[in-house]
Amino acid sequence: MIMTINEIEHSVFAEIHNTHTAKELEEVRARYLGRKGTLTSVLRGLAELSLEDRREIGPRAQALRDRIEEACEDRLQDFEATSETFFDVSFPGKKITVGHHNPLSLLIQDTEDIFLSLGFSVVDGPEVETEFNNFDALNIPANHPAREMWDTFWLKRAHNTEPRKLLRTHTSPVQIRYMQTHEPPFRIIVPGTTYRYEATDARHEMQFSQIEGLAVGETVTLANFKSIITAFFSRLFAQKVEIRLRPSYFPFVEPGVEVDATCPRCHKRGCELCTFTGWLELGGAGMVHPHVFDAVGYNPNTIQGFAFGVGAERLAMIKYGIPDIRLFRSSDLRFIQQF
Ligand code: YSA
Repeated sequence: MIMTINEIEHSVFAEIHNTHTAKELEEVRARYLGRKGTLTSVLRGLAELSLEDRREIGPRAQALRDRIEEACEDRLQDFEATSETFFDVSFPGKKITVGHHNPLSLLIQDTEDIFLSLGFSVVDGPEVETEFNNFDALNIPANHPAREMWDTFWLKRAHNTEPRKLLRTHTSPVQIRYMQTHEPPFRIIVPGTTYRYEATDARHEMQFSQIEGLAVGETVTLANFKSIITAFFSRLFAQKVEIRLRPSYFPFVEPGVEVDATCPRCHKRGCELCTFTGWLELGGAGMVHPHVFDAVGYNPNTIQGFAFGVGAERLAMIKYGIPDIRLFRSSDLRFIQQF
């Protein structure tokens, strides 16, 4: 047994020193200290020795084991200290995770690119709005029945005398903000988050996004709108899309229209997406109401313009085949990683 200990002592430290990788080091360690290791066998065999031999060999074997552990630890630290230049090919690789864009961001990015190429600017506005911008200036005074179209989150006031604030129910108040501070002619789009106090389901959320459009000048017409919106949807869905305008009512436009596009999935043949009608309802639009121009100080006799508003999640759901609007803000990585 003494012979074995001497042999181990003679070879093990050189072997440790000659290792180049953590894996090699672990192999050496296992050869001596593993379950079937040479020194482990010696330590196990101590029980069968006489008391006298045990007293002599036991402490030597234990001390040798401690020195081997220490030498392995030192060698490992050598590897770690030089790891910047030392590449250990025996280590398992690290899984690289890459971030993904939410499809709503992709949709808004595409929309901005298309409208920028059509001569529009991209404009922003606050999510906390005044009652004036969200309703009054848009020709929806207090007690107007049309206010019921927008179930509103009102913010608490410190005093009843303060003007009321709310979470904007649509992106249309940015029309007011922009016109109060700019002179026509201009063309803008406003992508942004909006809020409505309503029950959620596969097509409705309390927090969702809209894309507002506004083009104002002396000669802007509804025909201009039809051609712009046809170009937009055709490029967004990467196919030729037909547009249909149906009479509708929004207090801030006259005339007001509902915008339908041919279904990009079935090309008008009829499918589940378009409930077998061949058409999809994509938003509201119209010619800006003279009362709105009055509210921002424009002369409605010389200035005219079109405005529109579309639901951004709705467009992304169509474009990417997403069945439920609640997925967008679900934080479910299985959803996000598909884009
Ligand atoms: C109309 C005319 C204009 O000249 C300018 C803008 C508009 C749009 C108007 N401001 C508006 O909000 N109309 S809307 O209530 O019909 O909403 C527009 C789109 O927002 C809808 O077509 C729908 O796609 C989306 N939307 C509305 N409520 C939603 C929603 N998306 C998800 N969840 C909800 N709760």
